[in-house]
Amino acid sequence: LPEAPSARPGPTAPVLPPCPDSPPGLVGRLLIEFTSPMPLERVQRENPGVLLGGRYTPPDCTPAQTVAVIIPFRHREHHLRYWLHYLHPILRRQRLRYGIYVINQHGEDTFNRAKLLNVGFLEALKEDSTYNCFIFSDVDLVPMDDRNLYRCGDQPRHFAIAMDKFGFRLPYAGYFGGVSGLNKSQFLRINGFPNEYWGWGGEDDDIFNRISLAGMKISRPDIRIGRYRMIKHDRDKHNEPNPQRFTKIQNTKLTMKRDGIRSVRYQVLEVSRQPLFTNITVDIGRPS
Ligand code: UDH
Repeated sequence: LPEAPSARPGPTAPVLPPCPDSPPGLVGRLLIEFTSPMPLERVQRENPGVLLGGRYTPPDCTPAQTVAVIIPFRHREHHLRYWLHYLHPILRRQRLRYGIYVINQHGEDTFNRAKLLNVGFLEALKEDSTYNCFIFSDVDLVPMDDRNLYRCGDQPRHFAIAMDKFGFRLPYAGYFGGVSGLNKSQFLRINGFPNEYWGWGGEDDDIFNRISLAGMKISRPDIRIGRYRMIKHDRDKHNEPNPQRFTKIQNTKLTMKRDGIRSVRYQVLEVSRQPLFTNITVDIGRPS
């Protein structure tokens, strides 16, 4: 009997080489400005290779990691357009396999950045269980150098070390705000991020404490490479400085066991796959 055609090995997909540690085609220092208008249609047109939901895979190599970029969000559409405009091409040049998740806090109760980041970790993994690196980025921070690689390493990484608003320096040695990255096991080892910092401030110091208490060290890029521009803005409504933050960060050792990724409670209201990002609107409750 002739062999059934289906039994023959079909044309196999080409096996791509591993993506290089130092991607060729990076350009180094970038010109970043936030004055020209940035319509979303333009950003979409300029990023045709990005798949629905803001997913991208390099066409020419196999990346070692799959990166979920998590953005805490409410009422910052204007910033998000600049962020997408600058970051998609950078991440592409960095040869990353990635997805962009905008975690949008529903309602007008007090903002809670760290809790939104916890939600992003869990929801990204629900979308794709192969995510093994999580980059947490404020929506108003754009790197000025594409050699600042958005990848995870053997220690938690702090990317936004030299922001324009702090005179291109770390504001203090233990600063871990703005843009940071942890792989899955690092994130789980610190029980994720705190859920109980409502309003502005302190949650990044609590995360720093968690990392130190777990015996890990922060890794950072070179100060000349970790430069960022922040989109200037006024203080948001319902994100006033949290007066409890100073006492809370004294107690991380006690609170990190019970408050974190293992105890986060929320309700997803909508998952919407946009051309350049996945929007997840979530009810995270309010301070008790
Ligand atoms: N965020 C929102 N919506 C909000 C509040 C915060 O999307 O209403 C997100 C956003 O990703 C932002 C991040 O949370 O980048 C951090 O909040 P932030 O930008 O308010 O924090 P930052 O320290 O600014 O950058 C504090 C207020 C500065 C006022 C300066 C007045 N000159």
